[in-house]
Amino acid sequence: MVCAAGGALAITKGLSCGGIMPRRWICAVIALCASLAVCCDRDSSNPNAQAYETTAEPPSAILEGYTADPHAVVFDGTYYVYPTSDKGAWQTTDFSVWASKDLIHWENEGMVLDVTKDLAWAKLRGWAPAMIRRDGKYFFYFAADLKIGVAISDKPTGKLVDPLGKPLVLASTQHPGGAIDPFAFIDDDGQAYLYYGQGNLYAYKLKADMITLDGAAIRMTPAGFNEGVFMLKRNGIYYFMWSQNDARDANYQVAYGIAKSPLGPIQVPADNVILQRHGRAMGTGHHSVVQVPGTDRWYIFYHRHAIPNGSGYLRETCLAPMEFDQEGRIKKVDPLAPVVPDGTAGDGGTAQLPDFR
Ligand code: FUB
Repeated sequence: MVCAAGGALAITKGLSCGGIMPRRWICAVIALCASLAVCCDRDSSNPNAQAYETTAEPPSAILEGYTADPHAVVFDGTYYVYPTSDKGAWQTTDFSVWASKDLIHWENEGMVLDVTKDLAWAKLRGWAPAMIRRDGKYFFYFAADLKIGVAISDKPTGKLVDPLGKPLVLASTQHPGGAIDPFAFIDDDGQAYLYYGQGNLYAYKLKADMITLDGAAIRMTPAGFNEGVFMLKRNGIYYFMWSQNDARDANYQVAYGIAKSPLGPIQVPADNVILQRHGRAMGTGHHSVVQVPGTDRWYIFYHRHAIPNGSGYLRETCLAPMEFDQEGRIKKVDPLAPVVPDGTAGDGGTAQLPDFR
């Protein structure tokens, strides 16, 4: 608590002036610092750590309950979010999908994959999925028991079936890092890619069937990468985005770099963190981005530690507008900003988010 120390300093200085500082001033300084002390937080082990304001209220989460790692996509005018269903200590067993027409009102469309029943090779830790469509089929990549699998459906709402009966990607000593957090992308030339990793970022080419790896993994790890890779292409530039720091840390945050090719190299610009904690919004990370069809408007979906009483194991899914500047840099996103600014989505910005707290 920064200001407790500041208050002590003010008292000492006031007294050492032999009563020069009036008593009421001392009281005012103590009161001010005491009030700041309740709203500020700093890592006491690091004297250079930033002090954070921790009371400002962010908008409500968009999904009811504890969810994380939201992967958002838009198919045929409907937005879908595929999150991790949070339970204590990440012991998750099911994946669900949520749908919305306006980014405001979300319906839980039910479970799409039950790790305990639908997989022959994993029973627990179903994490961080990513959905993509190709030729009318829906391909769902996910982590389960620290391996990456794929499941297929004819509909975005499932139910999904594992076509392989085994993982698609395993961790290996050849590829240090966690085999989690997959993300798939199909480029304009039709070539598909599977990205994944924790600690390191890897990319595979995928064959057109989307369930067969094509060639060896390519290591693409940018500086600061931890996990949660996401990539979007805009004006011919590949924007790679990822989460930094541990997901249980209040300083979990989103950063980005750019590349001229889907296989990198990724150039990391200065000041590349675009989403980080602010006020009561902490642990803001593991995101995805959707483009409003036919526009240059973008929305970032991410999770934060649930408010109140959340943690890195109990998170909630949030939404914010995301913009690019004139030079094509991603502008910083404020997790306290209103979810839907006037006239940009929803019903003209007048819609109210339900309050799940
Ligand atoms: O949800 C479980 C894990 O937490 C994810 O795989 C990580 O990205 C982190 O968000």
